[in-house]
Amino acid sequence: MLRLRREILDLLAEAPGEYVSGEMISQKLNVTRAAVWKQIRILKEEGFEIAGQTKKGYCLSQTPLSLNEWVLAKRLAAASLEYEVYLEDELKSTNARARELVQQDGFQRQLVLAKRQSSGRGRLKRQWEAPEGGLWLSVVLQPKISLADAAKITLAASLAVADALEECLSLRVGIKWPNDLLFEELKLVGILGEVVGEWNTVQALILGIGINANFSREVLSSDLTATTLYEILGKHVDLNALTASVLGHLAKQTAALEKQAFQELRSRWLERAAGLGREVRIRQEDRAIQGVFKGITLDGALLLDTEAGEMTFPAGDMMW
Ligand code: BT5
Repeated sequence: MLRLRREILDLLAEAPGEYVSGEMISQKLNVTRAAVWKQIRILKEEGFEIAGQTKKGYCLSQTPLSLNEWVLAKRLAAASLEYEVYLEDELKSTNARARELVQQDGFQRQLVLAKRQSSGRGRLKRQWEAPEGGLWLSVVLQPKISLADAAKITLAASLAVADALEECLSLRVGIKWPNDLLFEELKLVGILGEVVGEWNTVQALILGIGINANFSREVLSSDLTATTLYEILGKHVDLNALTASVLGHLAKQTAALEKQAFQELRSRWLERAAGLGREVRIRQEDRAIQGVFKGITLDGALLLDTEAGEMTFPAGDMMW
């Protein structure tokens, strides 16, 4: 965003609900009133609601619900979250971009967001549909945990997103192992954790989070058992606020994991777990194992009660 536009927003935001005169803005920023007016017009196109009155000036009444660099920066700062933010209109995949950035610059607390993705990724090279209006982000983390514990981070992430949806939207969702978020059995959120590093050393973790947010379900392929926030709530939600909330909860969860407090995370995860106690099948590559879903172990693996006794699975897909 142009610096002048950001500075105008800063001045308007300093006086919430009040009018700020065009004259004052133009003097403070050392530009003509016509230049101010032009930037205000662009801001309105970007979704800012700014009232203008000839005598009184301009008043910022509403920020955009879609992702916006300035609004997001404000939200992150208000929650004391520091990230190197990269927000693009379109990327192939935010996870792929985050990986490039880590390889190029090292770990810098990068946060990569795209308004849409042209080849979003799921686990095991599966495709992830990511049209305009969704929340598609990747965050680079460097938690002080062992590689063996890395899978717990994705469990922590699913809980963080679930908590954020509850906090921002009063929406209660379930978690389907390992880390899909479901609303009435339909997939609302997908999470993809990837490790950057050499053999045995983790340089960084990239956590990709995809939330079907401000678009209707019809935009996605009809064969997906999916839903969107728009479908559930019937309105658009503030993606900037949601991002800050997700990252805030994620910071809390990863800090807890660093202190080895997995027990509490596990019991909170289990409270939301879909299919607990149910007869399920776990698919791993080309085999499927049947049993009763009993919970998750202290290592974060799925626990299944099968005919051959108890079995644990660090990864896979669950079906019922
Ligand atoms: C996931 O994989 O659920 C992880 C998805 C992670 C997406 C985020 S978006 C930001 C970041 N950048 C990326 O490139 N990726 C991450 P998995 O459990 O393997 O599920 C993939 C399957 O979900 C696909 O094979 C489809 O069946 C289904 N699917 C695809 N797009 C979907 C959508 N938008 N909503 C619901 N289901 C979808």
